This record gives sequence, structure tokens and C-alpha cells, in this order.
Amino acid sequence: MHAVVYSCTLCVRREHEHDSSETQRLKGAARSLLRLHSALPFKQSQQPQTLFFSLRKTMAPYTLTYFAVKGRCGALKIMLADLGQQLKENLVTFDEWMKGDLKNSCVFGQLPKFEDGDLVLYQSNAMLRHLGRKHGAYGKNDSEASLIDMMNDGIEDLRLKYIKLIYQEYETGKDAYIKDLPNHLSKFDAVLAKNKSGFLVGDKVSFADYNLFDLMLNHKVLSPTCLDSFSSLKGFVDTMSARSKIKALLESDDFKKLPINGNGKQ
Ligand code: 6SG
Repeated sequence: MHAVVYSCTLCVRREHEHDSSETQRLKGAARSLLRLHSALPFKQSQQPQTLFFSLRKTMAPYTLTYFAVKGRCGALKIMLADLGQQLKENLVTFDEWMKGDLKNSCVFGQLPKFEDGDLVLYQSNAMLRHLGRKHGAYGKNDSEASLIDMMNDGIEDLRLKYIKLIYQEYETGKDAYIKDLPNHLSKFDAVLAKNKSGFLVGDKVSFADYNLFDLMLNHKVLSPTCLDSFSSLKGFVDTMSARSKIKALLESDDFKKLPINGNGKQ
């Protein structure tokens, strides 16, 4: 759904109208604005005579094309939800993908595909970075941005190991993977313990935090006790889970019904 904003005619002309529950909510907001204007000491001639609303598109809606799994898009969905951003989703079925047309149109022959207006992106980490840049979740200076990149690369290393386990050696490698897991989790735990803000870098949430959080949710499914000896990392996961918009997403049927991975293993 397009994000729209109303304001009264004193501020903006009417441009466009949608008919949706969001529109209804915004009309309510616009009426409040009008009441506010009436209460202000404008001359009578400056008061709006007619109830005109302006409806402007303020944000291009984001579109994600991907399979019906959390997979490589869990972090992105969590991030957008936390930022209060809408996401239009095109779900691609196995049959559709196997036809090959969509695959052939993708830069690397793979999904996810992300669209922000005319900008088309492939590679899930590029999408996270793009949103981080646009929405103030990429550090407050270049040094923080570089540290966030470093953390995200570390998260990607663990995600690749996880994907290899899930898709290639789940039956033979799960026990060894879980045994080795503390060696990886301890590194993130140490960074969080040192930084103290509750985030990986600086004192604000970044795209790397959403990425780590998503990957930790997957690991809690794989090994429910894996965070128990890492109090900072466990605290991080608990705090992120409790952020109201993230909590709402995690509890939503649409998100819950998506399997984590494409082969049913988790
Ligand atoms: C798979 O690997 O979903 N893309 C995947 N698979 C289809 O033909 N570095 C990039 C990135 O970060 C990696 C992209 C990623 O964006 S993700 C892709 O495009 C291909 O290569 C995991 C995922 N799996 C769902 C899925 C794959 C196999 C079984 C289920 C697609 C749906 C059905 C068959 C192919 Fe399927």
C-alpha cells in the first residue's frame, strides 16, 4: 500500500486519492489538523472554507520478489517493520521459478529482487545496506559505517555456514555444527558486551543488528539453548524481540507461516 499523507488546504493542495482503510485513518488525522488550524489565530479569510484534503505519495513503496520462505529476507522484513515501512511482496512459486524467465531476468540468476521505485537490487545484503543508508540505520559517521560493514560481513560468514548445514549436510552435520556454534556466537556476544548500548555498533540500531537478530532467531530454532551461555547476545535477542513493531511482525500469521528455509529443514 502506498504511504500517504493528508494535510488541510492551508498547507497542501489535494493531488490524489486512494480508497483504503489507511485513507480513512488519514482523513481522521486531517480533520484533527483542520481543527487545529481553526484553533489558531488565523483571520477568518485564512480559515479553510471547504474540507479539502490533500493526499500525497510521500514514499515509494518497496517491492520484494522472493520465494515463500524467510530465507534471505527475514532480516529485511524485520528491518522494514521496525522502521514502519510498507512492503509489497510478490511470492514466486517453485513452478513459476522453474519456467526460467524470471531467473533469466535476474542479474545473478537468483532471488530476492528488491525494488525501490526505479532502482532494482539483487543481493540481500545490498538491500539491507540500501535501507540502512536511506533510513538512518548505517551509523552516524564513516567509521561507524565501516564497523557496521565489518559486523555484517561476520554475520554473512555465519549465515553461509548455516545455509550449508541446512541445504547440504543437515543429517550428517547438525551435531558438529551445534558443537562448534559457541565459537561463533561468543564473538558477537563479546562485541555486544563491549559496546554496552545494546547494539553492535554505536548507540543506534543498524541493518547489521537486524541481520544478526534474524540469524539468531533461526539458530534458536536449530538449537533452543544455544544462547544460554551468552548473556549479552541473549539480551540483544530479547530486546530486539520486544520492540513493538518487531513483536507484531513476529506474531503475525503472514510471517509465522513462512518456513525458515526452502527444504523444510530448520
Ligand atoms: C536461494 O541464494 O530461498 N537465492 C536463492 N535460489 C534459486 O535458482 N547472495 C544472494 C543473496 O544474498 C543469494 C541468493 C540466494 O541475495 S535463497 C535462489 O535464488 C536459484 O538459484 C534460499 C531459498 N531457497 C528457496 C528455494 C530454493 C530451492 C528450493 C527452494 C526456488 C524455489 C524453488 C526452487 C528454486 Fe527453491
